[in-house]
Amino acid sequence: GIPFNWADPFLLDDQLTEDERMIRDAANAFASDRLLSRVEEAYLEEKTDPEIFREMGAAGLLGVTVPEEYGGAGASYVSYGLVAREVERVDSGYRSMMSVQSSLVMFPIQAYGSEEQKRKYLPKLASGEWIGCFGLTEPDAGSDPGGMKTRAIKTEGGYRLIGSKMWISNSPIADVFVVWAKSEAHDGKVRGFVLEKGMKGLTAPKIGGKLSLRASITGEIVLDNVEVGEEALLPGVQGMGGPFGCLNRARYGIAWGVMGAAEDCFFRARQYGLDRKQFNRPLAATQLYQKKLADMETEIALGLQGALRVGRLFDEGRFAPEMISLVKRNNCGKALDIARQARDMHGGNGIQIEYHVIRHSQNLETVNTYEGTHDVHALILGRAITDIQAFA
Ligand code: TGC
Ligand code: FAD
Repeated sequence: GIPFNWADPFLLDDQLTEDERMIRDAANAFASDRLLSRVEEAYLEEKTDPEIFREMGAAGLLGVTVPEEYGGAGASYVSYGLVAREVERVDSGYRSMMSVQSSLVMFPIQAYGSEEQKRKYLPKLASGEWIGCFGLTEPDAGSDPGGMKTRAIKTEGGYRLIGSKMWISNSPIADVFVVWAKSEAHDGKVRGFVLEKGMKGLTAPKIGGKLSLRASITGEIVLDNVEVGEEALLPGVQGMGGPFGCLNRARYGIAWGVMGAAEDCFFRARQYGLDRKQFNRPLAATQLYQKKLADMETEIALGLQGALRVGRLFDEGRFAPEMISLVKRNNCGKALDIARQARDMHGGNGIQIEYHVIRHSQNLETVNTYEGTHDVHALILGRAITDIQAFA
């Protein structure tokens, strides 16, 4: 046998390529040097520094899977997952900023866009000069985005967009808006449009009062008769498969990301338990504390292996969306449990910003809900298992 490594129980490191380890290490250095020092203030003040996009771009963390000719890193989905894990080790909101830009804005332009759209948008999104957002959810269409009301009405030479989007990450600071609407000219099918800040009738007010994901700005998108030309339409896709294709990527990244947040909670709870004494001995010397640590380590080790397996299948083009539902759902639920436990294990200190665990726990409430709630992913799996769809 070999000595057990409590911090990497299944030797995940050994299962990565040299390139993947390099990207992982770069993301880790970026997150600990550039993000960790800012997160407490950002969270307390509910402030998102747009400069972070530029810095992420310079560090090569935006559009990791996008081909190099468009400014991306041309790397694997496993690499993208590793970046998500390192960024979310600091904060789910920072990972959100990165994943929306990469999976929900750059991916649809790369996969469904015209050559002109790719050349125009991808390099500036990769550098972080432009910030992107993705508008699918509406006030009355969350888990059921197919019930959207936003409409694209055909005009001479283009479209007029009418509707509103809700809970949109990055929207108040966005330059580029990927928006989904039902298009009359295409039999009412859902189509994607790329809009730009400053278009007449386009506004993106901030949603205030969030007690979760406070380092990542969220807003609405209001489309009050926004007139666009034919060149705003994403030509390569129609129907709900368009937005779902983007969600597959983002959800997969989240499965890795939340394990980063969970690891941060686990490492901090372990250290706290070794340092803090009650009843004349370290908390970590008690059976209850050790059981909690063992449970955390177990779920993290299994969750990371699951995410890695799905990532490898993704890179081989052999993934099914249900695999992603399985790891997104399980890893989010387990990370949320771990963060709540870590909060408890820190006692009163656990509610303080400087101990980090309550921030992760609050953030993970959002991550368990967005990109398909925990229960919606159960229903996606339930449909695949029984061949009976239980949504409606
Ligand atoms: P359903 O009848 O199942 O399918 C309709 C069409 O879509 C296709 N499709 C998919 N294609 C690719 N990948 C997938 N995962 C797909 N799922 C479905 C399907 O083949 C079909 O195509 P076609 O050509 O036959 O029409 O769809 P439904 O409307 O019954 O869907 C039900 C359900 C529950 C699965 C779905 O609506 C769902 O996933 N709901 C959750 C909504 C959601 O995840 N919203 C996320 C919004 S974005 C966000 O939260 C960003 S936060 C990011 C951050 O800050 O990090
Ligand atoms: P609902 O769909 O109303 O769900 C409420 C509850 O009912 C949940 O528990 C759900 O599981 C349950 N439920 C719903 N349907 C069923 C059913 N058939 N059977 C059983 N239970 C059911 N969206 C975007 O498009 N772009 C973004 O960038 C984005 N960023 C976000 C950022 C934040 C901070 C948040 C909070 C959300 C964001 N979202 C974004 C929206 C997110 O995807 C939705 O909130 C999510 O899909 C759930 O929709 P909803 O909030 O309308 O809840």
